[in-house]
Amino acid sequence: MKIKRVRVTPIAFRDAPLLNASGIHEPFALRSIIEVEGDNGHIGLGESYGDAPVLAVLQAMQDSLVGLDAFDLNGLRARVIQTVARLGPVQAGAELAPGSHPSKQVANAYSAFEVAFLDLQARSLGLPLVDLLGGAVRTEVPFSAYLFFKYAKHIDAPYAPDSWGEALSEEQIVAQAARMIEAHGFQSIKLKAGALEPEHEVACIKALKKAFPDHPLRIDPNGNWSLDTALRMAELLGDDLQYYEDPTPGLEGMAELHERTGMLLATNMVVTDFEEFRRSVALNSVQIILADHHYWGGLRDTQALARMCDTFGLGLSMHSNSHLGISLMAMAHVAAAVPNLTYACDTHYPWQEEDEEVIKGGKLPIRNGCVSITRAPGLGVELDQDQLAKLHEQYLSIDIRSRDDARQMRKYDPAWTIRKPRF
Ligand code: GKR
Ligand code: MG
Repeated sequence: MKIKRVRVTPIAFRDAPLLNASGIHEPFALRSIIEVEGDNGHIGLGESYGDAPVLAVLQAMQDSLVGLDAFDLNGLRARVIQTVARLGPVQAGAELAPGSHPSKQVANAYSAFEVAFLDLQARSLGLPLVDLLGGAVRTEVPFSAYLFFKYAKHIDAPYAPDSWGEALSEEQIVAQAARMIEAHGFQSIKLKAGALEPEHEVACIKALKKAFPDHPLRIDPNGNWSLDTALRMAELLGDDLQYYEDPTPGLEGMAELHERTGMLLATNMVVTDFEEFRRSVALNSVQIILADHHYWGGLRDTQALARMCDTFGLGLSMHSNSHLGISLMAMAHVAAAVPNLTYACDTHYPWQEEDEEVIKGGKLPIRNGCVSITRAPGLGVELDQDQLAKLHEQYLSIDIRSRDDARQMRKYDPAWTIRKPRF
């Protein structure tokens, strides 16, 4: 089966004013939606970053894939490598979207198309995509409630505020968790930290522990705490956590923190490729890796990462950025095929608005904290062309072309700068 047509469409969807170590989410998040059509009429779907440097590579790839066999993933990789070499180095993307970093250009462009190729292969065979990954070891893929400190509304949004309201205090964070658990049945909770005073963020974990004693808890300051602060917070946290995610920067800092506290450390920041994996194993920096197929090089390389975690006795969870349903299903299919998924995956999905999904039928359900894998062919979702056109129009109507949470934060406080670690 040959590729007949490839289309990459940048879209923008509304995003809530969520706080993190790099600032605050902008009113719109960007993604790319990929359609790869085979000469049998089937269309495979992919979703990736929409930041300008990533989009430039994805769009430059479009014509070069026409005529390629849809099963030729080595051919796909070769064309990605050629295109990236031809375009030359691009500007660094947002720090908290690791896949938009220049060193990840090949991995993330390959991944974006690999998912679409696999979706096309699976649809053509009438099989769910997970069957091409070795079959499902689970059909219910667990996700965790992903909490954020947030403002009630954007300083500059041209639309009505989101329905979540402000979340800065312990009570507001507990209320946010309660709503998310009520809506989706999540069985574990992650709090994005590194934004407010560390003692306050830890107090919020304590409040969550009290309100949800049976839910495993995680905190993720995105490396924004110095080693001293991370040690001090470790003392306060005691054994409240399931894992401590990226409390402090660097492989060495994480190794020392683990050595001195014995706590289980997880990362999506200090281990983002196989080279960093090797160095982390040598230093014993982290005990849990958060995989993300968008920058680890696709679904098959994510399986390779899972095997490496198994080999070296590391736990495995999954990282997310703001995303829509095609990414959610790609994450769920690979997670369904990985025997050693030891923790529920992250997802930003509950934060996205009901009327801004690009797949037919609107937002996908997350029930009992899980996304279901069915026997529907491919990823199991169909593209809604009207929604795609609407979100593309929205992209054209705004001037954000790359995520920049610090720029957005400076609209609130012109003197604000990124300092790492800040606390
Ligand atoms: O969306 O603000 C955010 C997150 O902080 C995201 O950018 C991170 O990449 O979710 C991510 C993480 O776990 O570090
Ligand atoms: Mg993280």
